[in-house]
Amino acid sequence: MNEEQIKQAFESAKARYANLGINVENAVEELNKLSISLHCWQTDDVTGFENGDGELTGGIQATGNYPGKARTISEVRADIDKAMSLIPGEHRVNIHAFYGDFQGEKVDRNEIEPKHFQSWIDWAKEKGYKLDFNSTCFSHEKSSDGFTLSHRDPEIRQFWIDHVIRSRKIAEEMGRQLGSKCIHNIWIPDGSKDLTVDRLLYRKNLKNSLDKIFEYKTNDDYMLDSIECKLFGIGSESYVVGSHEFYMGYGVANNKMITLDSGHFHPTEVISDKISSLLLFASEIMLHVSRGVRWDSDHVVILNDELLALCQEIIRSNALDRVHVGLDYFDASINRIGAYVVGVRATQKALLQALLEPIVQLREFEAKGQYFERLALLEEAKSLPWADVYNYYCYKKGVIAGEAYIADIQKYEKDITSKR
Ligand code: RNT
Ligand code: ZN
Repeated sequence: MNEEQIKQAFESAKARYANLGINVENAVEELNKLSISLHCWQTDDVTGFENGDGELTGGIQATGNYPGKARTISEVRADIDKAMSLIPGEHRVNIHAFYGDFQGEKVDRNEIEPKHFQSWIDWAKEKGYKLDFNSTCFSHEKSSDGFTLSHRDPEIRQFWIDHVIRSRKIAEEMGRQLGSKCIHNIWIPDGSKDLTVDRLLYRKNLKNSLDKIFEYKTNDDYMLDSIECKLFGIGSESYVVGSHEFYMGYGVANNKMITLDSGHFHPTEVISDKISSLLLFASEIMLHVSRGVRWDSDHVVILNDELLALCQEIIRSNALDRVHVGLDYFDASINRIGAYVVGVRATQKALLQALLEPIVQLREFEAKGQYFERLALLEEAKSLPWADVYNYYCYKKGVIAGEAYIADIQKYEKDITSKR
């Protein structure tokens, strides 16, 4: 696509949308406001940079061995920079605690400090990114029996409590230095493979641990806490301590944000339908946009029905400023930078479609009980020229539009990642 083609297509899309009373410039402006949080862990298959064997545990798995995975922090940063250069807009990077810049030192999880993340903050500042943060309660000897904050042993619980408090302080520092609230997310793997008879005990332990964690008060201007539920993991098929009901209850009772991960519910259960309920009881929501194929497989996000429904629910609820959109997937079987770009572009395309929806007309049909008309217009809306608007947005932001970015990633692979 050349410049002329992009502009021409945009002009005709603009006219087409105007027929429906939709202003495409406004939609593009709204889309541009949305920062997506790119998870750093797609670069290296969730390995991190501690001194150790780097084995991923906790019931999550990155499958595949595509060459070129990032082996150092600078490679992670270079890969993220490359991905960012192919994504229009200003975005965030989501860091996990075990990606600290430990300089070859052995720093245990209960010893991490803001100084270990200063180089991340400096890099973010230089590049104009904002940061989010996560404590890392997996891939560690003290989580090897499947329990952390809900462990039977109070010493192990304390170890993880200390880790999470330290992580929250790091998040606070990131938010302070970068001038943008850093979301600190807690996800723990705790659960068991088989029938568990004292489900209540672990949940009580988790509740008490969280209470202790949140006793340390952070500055709301710098960071926000979020808690992430799950249904099952590999090796925790029968019982997960931090279930949806658990965190929903905890979050609403204690004013903590809930993270909804697309892969963390029953296979036919969708998170799109949770948005309008949760927004009535929580001021903000965090999303981990992912794509489960038959299980919580964390495939690369694509423009599918559920992603579109999710974005439509955010826009229809007028909640762009209350829903934080982060990505969470790790595919080790394809070019990892390409994996980012596909996922972020898909998310932006879904949001743009939602922003361009003929919602006034649709709501009128619904209010009058004209359900055939509602269904027909929803179907027509799918093939309105939203892609021409997206390409124009890329062009305006100086980012390669359309499929031409594939060759650009191939070049980066040839020049950089294939030499690792
Ligand atoms: C695991 C959760 C969690 C992790 C990251 C690495 O099922 O989704 O968010 O993917 O913390
Ligand atoms: Zn997640």
